[in-house]
Amino acid sequence: MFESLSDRFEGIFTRLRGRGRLGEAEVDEALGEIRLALLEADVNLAVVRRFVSQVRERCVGADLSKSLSPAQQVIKIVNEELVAILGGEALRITYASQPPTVVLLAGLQGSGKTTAAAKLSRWFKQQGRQPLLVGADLQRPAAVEQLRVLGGQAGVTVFSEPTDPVSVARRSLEEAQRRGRDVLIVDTAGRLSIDEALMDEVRRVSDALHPQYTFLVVDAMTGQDAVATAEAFHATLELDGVVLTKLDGDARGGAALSVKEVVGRPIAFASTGEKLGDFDTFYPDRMASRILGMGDMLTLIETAEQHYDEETATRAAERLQEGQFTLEDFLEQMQQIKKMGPLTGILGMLPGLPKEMKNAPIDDGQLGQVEAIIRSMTPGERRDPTIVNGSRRLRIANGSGSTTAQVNALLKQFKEMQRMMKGVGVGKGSGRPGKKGKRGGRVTPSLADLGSLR
Ligand SMILES: Nc1nc2c(ncn2[C@@H]2O[C@H](COP(=O)(O)OP(=O)(O)OP(=O)(O)O)[C@@H](O)[C@H]2O)c(=O)[nH]1
Ligand SMILES: [Mg+2]
Repeated sequence: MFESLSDRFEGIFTRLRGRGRLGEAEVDEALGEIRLALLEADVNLAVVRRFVSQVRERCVGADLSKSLSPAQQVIKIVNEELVAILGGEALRITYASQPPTVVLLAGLQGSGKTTAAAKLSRWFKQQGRQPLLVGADLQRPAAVEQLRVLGGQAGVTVFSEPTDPVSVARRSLEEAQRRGRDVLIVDTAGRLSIDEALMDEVRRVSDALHPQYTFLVVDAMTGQDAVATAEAFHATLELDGVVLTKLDGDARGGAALSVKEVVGRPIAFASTGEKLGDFDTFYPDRMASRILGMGDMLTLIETAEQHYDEETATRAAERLQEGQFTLEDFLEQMQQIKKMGPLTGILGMLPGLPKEMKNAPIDDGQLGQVEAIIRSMTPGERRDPTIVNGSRRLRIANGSGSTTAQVNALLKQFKEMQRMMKGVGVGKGSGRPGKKGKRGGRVTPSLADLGSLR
């Protein structure tokens, strides 16, 4: 998702962090790069212009030269503006006081309506609702059957009749009453392009149902076409929002970043794969941090919250900042990480990690080996691995049931990690108040630092 745009931002921010001080010229240069990155991502030109001028205005007003960390301030502003163009707040469904709450899905052929209907029904079920799926696509004989199959997977009943879309819609209201269902999700027919017949049919279905929510389902991979489609539908149908599908295949992000600003309606839900579970409320803030290459910090924090011992983490972060991170801390961190679940998923969410590392296949079993090696070291060796000479190496290898080559590899990796931790810091003199001056004032991003970016 958004890989190419995310790569661009990562590069821009790395360069920005590398600057000693940020004046107007440096900020303008970065903004020029951001502008180009957004245009290449197929973001609507008017949206790009507005975005860049908004960020520039705020950067100038922020008095960057006096701030503790100018680069971080710029990133913070970019992040906030990105959240804003993505819609600001996530949409919260309000349910009809007189059930059922009706959700109507419309869209072009193949945009993902039927799949989204089933996913949405599963989502409502998870919210504790009793949804009923309605098959009002009678264009293709197979359409209702497809909905039944998907509904079956979601464990949601499908209602349809071989009459016409409008009477199916009317009857579905009675059916919801009869079965005590409080949410109706209505799948409609798609067309190859927007034509009068399609609009007319959806409009009549809509008139019969008076839906609380009319969502347009659009394929994110179609970029600006998706935005144009949304504009056209909104003109006739008064959309409440958009369900953006196939985000998993969208490397650029143009549709996601333009829809809200151009159409004036938010992205309500996002679909990120073919499986029923690849679907959720669209969270602008999470999406922004993903685009900015900061990883999906919120998701990570949520995962971590349940397992992570904050005190240990804070202590480790402090030691990192002070350049005192030892193999002992490393071991402690590993214990924490192990509690959080499979490593590969977690690494992908971490900000600042080089891509090679994120994509490296990780064998959780290897962790055990690493642990054994560190445990075979003396406290002195753990604190200062440089004292590990040939004979110590052999002793450690024997003690941990590994080879000296494996011990070497670990020590090398650790050294590399220490170096990298320094590398991803935000630069000299950029610590938080009170931390400045310590060992060159290097700061390594901690959860707390990144939290301040949101
Ligand atoms: N990768 C991916 N595929 C998706 C996603 N959503 C839907 N699809 C696939 O897109 C294809 C079309 O989806 P449908 O739900 O049948 O689309 P539709 O809008 O109902 O199509 P019509 O009824 O013909 O107008 C199917 O093969 C889906 O599996 C998604 O988020 N990611
Ligand atoms: Mg369909």
